[in-house]
Amino acid sequence: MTVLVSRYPAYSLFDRELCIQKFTWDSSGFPSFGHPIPSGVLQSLPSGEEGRTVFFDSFEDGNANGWTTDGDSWAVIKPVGHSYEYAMLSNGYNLSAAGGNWTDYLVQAAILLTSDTQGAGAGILGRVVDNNHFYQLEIYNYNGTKTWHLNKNDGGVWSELASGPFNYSTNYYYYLKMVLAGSSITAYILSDGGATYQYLGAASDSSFTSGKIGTRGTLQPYRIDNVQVQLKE
Ligand SMILES: [Ca+2]
Repeated sequence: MTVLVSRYPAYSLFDRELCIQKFTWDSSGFPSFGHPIPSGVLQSLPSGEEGRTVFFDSFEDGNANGWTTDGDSWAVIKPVGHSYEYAMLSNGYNLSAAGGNWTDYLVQAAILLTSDTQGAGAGILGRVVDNNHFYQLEIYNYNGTKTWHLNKNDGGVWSELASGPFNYSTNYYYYLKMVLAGSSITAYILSDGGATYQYLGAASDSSFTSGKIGTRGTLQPYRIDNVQVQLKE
């Protein structure tokens, strides 16, 4: 169901937000609309994933202990109407990594971009060997087109493994998920606030067999939250 919500009552004709909300039917056959989540509040992660969670960071402790940055301006902040989130505050090329030396796993996190201009993007990293060796799944404005990209950075040599169009919005949280199993890398996105990931694409690559997880963004401040790693059982 789609609901238009007036953001500012005094200007209700001009400024509305698009909300998407699940609804069900009661025993009398009437729709039950539930309780909408307020604008700006991040939904919790979908449940039902297979595997064992070995890492989760929602930054509610107010810090980013365990994360190693490339030296740019990272901070844990609490934006108005949001929980604590990990924020990259500059307009550069920025990376931060965490976790252990895992082999086959899924990594997922919520990503919020503040700009969709050309070259601006952000995403999650898998099998991070160091700051120049990793796989990356990002949403990204490529030459004026909004896309998703699954990339490899092998010592500063970038390769595109898979990509496609994806019409994202700024200031909205998308869950990105990357599943790494042997040489198989699969990309998903959760964009409707519901419980079902959308399959984006997959690739096969054997360059990196294990590593940390992380996040990386380009040419805009962005935020990340609810970072989770599960090992396949
Ligand atoms: Ca949080």
